[in-house]
Amino acid sequence: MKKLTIIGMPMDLGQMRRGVDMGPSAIRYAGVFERLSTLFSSIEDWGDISVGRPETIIDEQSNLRNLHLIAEKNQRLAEMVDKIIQSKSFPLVLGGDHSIAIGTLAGVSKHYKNLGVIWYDAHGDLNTAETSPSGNIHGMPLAASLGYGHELLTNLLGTSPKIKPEHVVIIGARSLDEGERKLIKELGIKVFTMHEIDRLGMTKVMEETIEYLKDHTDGVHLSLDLDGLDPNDAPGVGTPVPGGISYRESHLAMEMLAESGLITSAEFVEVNPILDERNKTASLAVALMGSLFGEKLL
Ligand code: 6HN
Ligand code: MN
Ligand code: MN
Ligand code: MN
Repeated sequence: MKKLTIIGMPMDLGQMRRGVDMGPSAIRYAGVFERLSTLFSSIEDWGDISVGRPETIIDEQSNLRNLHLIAEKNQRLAEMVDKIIQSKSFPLVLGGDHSIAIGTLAGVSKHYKNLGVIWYDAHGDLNTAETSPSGNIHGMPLAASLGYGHELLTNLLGTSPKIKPEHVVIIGARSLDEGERKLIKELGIKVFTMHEIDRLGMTKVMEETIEYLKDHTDGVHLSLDLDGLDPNDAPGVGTPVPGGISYRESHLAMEMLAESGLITSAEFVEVNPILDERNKTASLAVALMGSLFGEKLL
């Protein structure tokens, strides 16, 4: 890897807690640029996409909070990510709530026929308006990218689906809604829940993930939701779920991904500095990026 381009998406419209729009600032404050600059021959920060923060508009007919604005802002993100890849650089997107994965994946998937996705998260983010218990679009980006949901979310840049279910691996799941479980079974999506992580250990989970994706994909996107980690290690998230992946297991996972050379784009989402303890979660995100991009202990 030679070139890295950072872009911030200060989005908080996909859920109801304020503060996650400050995620990109918190991650920059934690030193992302300095930390990664020695790992690439060139690194650029394109700043933040402007999102704004109007009061919530609920689309009465669809149970989708802020649908139109989220679609519009993600369109912009998709275009920027597309541009980054066109410039032969690795796109690193800083969130923002997880609804931004809709834009990231729209932009990235333009460049791959069989894009793999690693979804590191306590949640499945596989809801649609029909199955969502909250109406929050941050619980829907994986479904939308697979072609399920409102067409304003599934059809960004004019194509759908962006990815295929057999190229998705979910790691860290421990809070799945009923509709999400159904969709996982129906589509046969590979999931390593906390049960498998405890049972097999993270080494085996990552070996299997890499093996599962490597021959069937021409690129792999890492979508890392900080709530995939245990709330003790990552307290600054809007929807914490106890019993998560540890700091050490997560570093190991990132190191193994670095060794595999598989990852071609990444996003780190759901960092909320208002809910955090002294920027712990943003600092964790930056440390994990270090491992993902090949930082060595020795
Ligand atoms: N995230 N499954 C819940 C919902 O409202 O759909 C929680 C979603 C959380 C989403 O953390 O990115
Ligand atoms: Mn998520
Ligand atoms: Mn989550
Ligand atoms: Mn395949």
